[in-house]
Amino acid sequence: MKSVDLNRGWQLDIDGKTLSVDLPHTWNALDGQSGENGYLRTRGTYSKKLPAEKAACCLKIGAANSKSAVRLNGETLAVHEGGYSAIFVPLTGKLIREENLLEVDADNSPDESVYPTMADFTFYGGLYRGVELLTFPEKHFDVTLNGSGIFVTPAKQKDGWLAEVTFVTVGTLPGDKVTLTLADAEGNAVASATVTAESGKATLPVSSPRLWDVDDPYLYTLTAEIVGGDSVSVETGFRTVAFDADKGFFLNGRHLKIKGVSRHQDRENMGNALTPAEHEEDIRLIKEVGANSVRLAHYQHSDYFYTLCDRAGLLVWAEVPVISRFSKKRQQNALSQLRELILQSKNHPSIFTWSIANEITIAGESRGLEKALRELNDLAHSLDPTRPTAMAAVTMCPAASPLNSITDILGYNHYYGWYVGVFTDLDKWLANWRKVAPDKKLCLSEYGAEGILRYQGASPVPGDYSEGYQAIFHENYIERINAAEWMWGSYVWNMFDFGSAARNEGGVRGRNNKGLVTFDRKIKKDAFFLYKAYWSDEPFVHMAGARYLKRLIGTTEIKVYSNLSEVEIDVNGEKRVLSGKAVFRFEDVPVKPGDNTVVVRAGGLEERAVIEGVETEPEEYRLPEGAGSFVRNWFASGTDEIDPTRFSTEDKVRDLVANPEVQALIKKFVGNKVPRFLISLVKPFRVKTLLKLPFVKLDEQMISMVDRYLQTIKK
Ligand code: ADA
Repeated sequence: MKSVDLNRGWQLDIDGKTLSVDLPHTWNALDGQSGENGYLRTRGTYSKKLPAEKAACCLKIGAANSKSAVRLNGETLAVHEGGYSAIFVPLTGKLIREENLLEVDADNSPDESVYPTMADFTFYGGLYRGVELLTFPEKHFDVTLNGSGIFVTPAKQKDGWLAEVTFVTVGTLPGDKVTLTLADAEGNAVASATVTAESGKATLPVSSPRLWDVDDPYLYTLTAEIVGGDSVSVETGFRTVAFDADKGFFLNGRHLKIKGVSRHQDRENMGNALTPAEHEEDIRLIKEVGANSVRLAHYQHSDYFYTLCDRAGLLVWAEVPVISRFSKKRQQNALSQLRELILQSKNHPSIFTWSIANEITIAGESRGLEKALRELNDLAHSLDPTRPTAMAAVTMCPAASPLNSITDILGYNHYYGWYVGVFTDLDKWLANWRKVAPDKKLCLSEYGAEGILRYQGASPVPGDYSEGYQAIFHENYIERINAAEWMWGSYVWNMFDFGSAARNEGGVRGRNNKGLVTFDRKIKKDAFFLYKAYWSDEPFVHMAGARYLKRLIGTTEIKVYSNLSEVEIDVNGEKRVLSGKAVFRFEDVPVKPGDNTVVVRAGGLEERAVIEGVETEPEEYRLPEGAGSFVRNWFASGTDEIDPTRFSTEDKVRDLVANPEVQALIKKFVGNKVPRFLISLVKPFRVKTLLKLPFVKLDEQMISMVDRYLQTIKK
């Protein structure tokens, strides 16, 4: 198989304009993250002339968000729904003219039939993963299945392992042979077999393979060759995964706590149109923080990224964009996106679970949801009996919900200490969970807080959007996660800031600022170093608050994150030493007027900063009054008492829906599509009355959570 890069020289017709573009491309690289007046959601048509091709061939479109159609010389060859999977279009015998017109529509207009319809991230439109023409000899493998036409499933036996291979060929004749060779990383063949093409399968025994592990991601290569035809190679790895409700996760029989971060694929000023360099940089950063797992939220990522995870030893939680709002209308699409994710990605040893949904109850539970989730779960099992299924539930979904019994393992997304409640609420929730669902295999699939670099201060508080509070939030979570030995793992939300066009929080539009690293990947926030201190073995020392450089004259706390056991600080020549683990707090460090030189040292490493002693801290350190914030005000009040000058569930729907901030909140949780007639029907009612109706049925805790959101908004 050969790949011809078709990324250069496309014409894009969009929004009444004609542009010359190269792929990967999105038309939302800027407006998708500016947060001003929405972003262009429409159909764009990419076109390009292709020369004649006599060989058997297939077009591979990395992804087209979110619906697409492919035409050649005016004839429609494929239509596709789903913006995150690869699209394969056989072109054998079709490129017969000297010049052939290839047209690909990509359409990211709002569409009720395709997931996602509502989520906290931008749905960038375009051909953002590039296009290739794959060519092969007449006898070849059916690449339309997954890009190679080969599936390799390592299977552990009582003694030794088998590499179970299935494949589909095209153009072969009865009696044609296929040879299969499994080679180790040094290129030595360790097993081989020759079978007929029509058998479609082979089993290669490997007595004691070197196992794939997080710290030794050893890969084998399976090469399949049709005698007198094409040859393809895929990487594979041998490993077992197991989960236990009391003991957590086991990789190859060895206990391993999953230390995870989540990743969205997009970048500042690029959107989702990435080159390999961006994927590689993300992997380096995830490895540097010391994570052993990554949740690739909330959709299928580039195949190259799963490959990089295979090679880097990162366990992957893979998922489909069945998110936020369920509809039976989208079930066929959900099944098709899950099928494509699994078939296209199941050769990757890094992937340990298929997650079928995220926070799907956040807009309320609707009829048919449980059945639909069961159907997705069954599909995942039937396409891949070797991996457990997962789902990420959200705080307000009760522990005893029947939905929590569908998948093999489960995650909960909690934001106690950010959107709702305080850190100790997590302790209460976990204690209750262990009572109500002691047999469930649980992780924390999301938790996080916004950290915006310009906000600094001596006493960070919830909802101030400061870098300092984000770090404190994570200090509290990581301690609790480490203490819950029964829990199999956790995923920081999020490794990187990401684009979310509808957002306006903390004075930053169009962005979710919960990353440990900035959107451009240039700056690691303090919370990054907290995790590095707990998770990484690479010795380092980092002074937290190194952007908090103007401090009040008097005293200050110097906080240091390090994975070494002894840390020294030297402030204006005065030295102090602390022993401990991860977080080192030096209290009451004197700050004199003017420059104070601070050096932090550990294990022969050092970092320096100059703190300026000032009479008043700069205004820019604080979130400006009136900057968008869902969370600030009720946190500031710190009580559960309802402030009557702000909204609450005691208010009537009529008054709520007239307020633009409430409208934004409704948009976050329910989307744009609340039918008008429904609103006018319920306008005279108090919100609380509605929330208690049998088909909504929120309990008191959940109602108080809604109150906490509403209390952030002044009447
Ligand atoms: C939800 C959702 C995420 C994320 C988060 C947030 O939990 O699953 O997509 O955006 O909200 O930051 O609010």
